[in-house]
Amino acid sequence: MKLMINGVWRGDAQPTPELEAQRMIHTGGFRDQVTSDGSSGYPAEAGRYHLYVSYACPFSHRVILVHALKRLESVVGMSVVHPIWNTPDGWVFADTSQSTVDGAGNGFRALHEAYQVSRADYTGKVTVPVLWDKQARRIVNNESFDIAMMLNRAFDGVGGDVSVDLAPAPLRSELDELNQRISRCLAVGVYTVAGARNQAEYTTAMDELFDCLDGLEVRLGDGRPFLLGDQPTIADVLAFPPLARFDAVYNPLFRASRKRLADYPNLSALTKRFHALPDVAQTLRYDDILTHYYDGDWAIATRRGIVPELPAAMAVLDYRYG
Ligand SMILES: N[C@@H](CCC(=O)N[C@@H](CS)C(=O)NCC(=O)O)C(=O)O
Repeated sequence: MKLMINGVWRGDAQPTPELEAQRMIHTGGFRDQVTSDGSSGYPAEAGRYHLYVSYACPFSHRVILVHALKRLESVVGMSVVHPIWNTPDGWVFADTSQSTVDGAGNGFRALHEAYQVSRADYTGKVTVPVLWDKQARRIVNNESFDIAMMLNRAFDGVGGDVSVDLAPAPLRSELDELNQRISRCLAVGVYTVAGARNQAEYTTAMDELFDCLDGLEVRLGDGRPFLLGDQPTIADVLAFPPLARFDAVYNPLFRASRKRLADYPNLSALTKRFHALPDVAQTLRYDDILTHYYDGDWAIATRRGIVPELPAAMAVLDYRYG
C-alpha cells in the first residue's frame, strides 16, 4: 500500500490494520481556501496557484471541468500526473503523451514531494487533485469539492469567466443536499462496490448505488436538461465524471453490473448534453482512464469470492446463490 507516514513516503508498505487506519487519514489534509479578498491568507491572483491533477481520476475531473468551464487556463496553471498510479512513487510527473512535468517550477518528480514540502510530518494518502501555492510553496487544498468551489468564484476578479456561476446563491440549499448525495452514493459509491469484502457488503453497496442512479433518473424525468434545471451547476460537474466512466470501467471492472448507464435514458442524455458543453469534451480522456484502471493495480476490484450481478435479461439461466 502507498501512503506517507510522518513525512516519509512508503510506496510499498505491507498492509496492517494500523496502516489501513492511517491511510484513511486524508480528510485531515489541506483545507485552506483561496478567497477573492485575501482574508484567508491566500488571495486570488493570476499566475500564483497551480493544479496537480490526473485525467484518469474522477475527483480530479471535477476540478479540471470547472477550470475549463470558467476559462481559467491562463490564470491557474495545471500539471498532469501519469495515469499509472501503481509505481513505487505513486503519482509521478513525466513528459509523455499522457502526462506533463511539474509545471509549477518545483521540479517535483512525484506528487508525494509536494506533500512533504508542504508539511514535513504529513501522514496520510497522497492524492490528486491538489491546489498548490507557488508563492508560499505549499499545498492550499487537496479536496476536489473545495477546489472546484474556489475555482467557481474566487478568481472572478482576476480573469475567471464571470458569466459562468455553477453554484448560484438561490439554488444553494438544494445544491448542497444534491452534491452530498451525488458525492456519497455515486462518486464514492462505485468505489464502495469495488472495495466490498464479501457478497453481503457488495449487495448493500450495489443497492445504495443503484437506488441513487434510479433517483437521479426520476429527477430528470420532468424533461429538465440539467440536474437543477436549465443551466449546468456544480451538481452536474460532480455527476459527470462517474457517469462518463460507468460503462467503460465501473460496470465491467468494479462489478457495478446491475445496469449500464446506457440503460438509463435520462442520465445518458444528461451525460451527452454535459459533454457537448463548450470545452468539456477535451477534459474527458479515455486513454488516461482506461490506462489507469485496466493497467493499474485494481486487484481490489477483482477480489475473489464475489459474484457479480447481471441484469436478469442478460443471463440465460438464473445463476444466483441460494
Ligand atoms: N478526497 C479526495 C479524494 C481524491 C482521491 O481519492 N484521489 C485518488 C485518485 S482518483 C488518489 O489520488 N488516490 C491515491 C491513494 O488513494 O493513495 C478528493 O475528493 O479530492
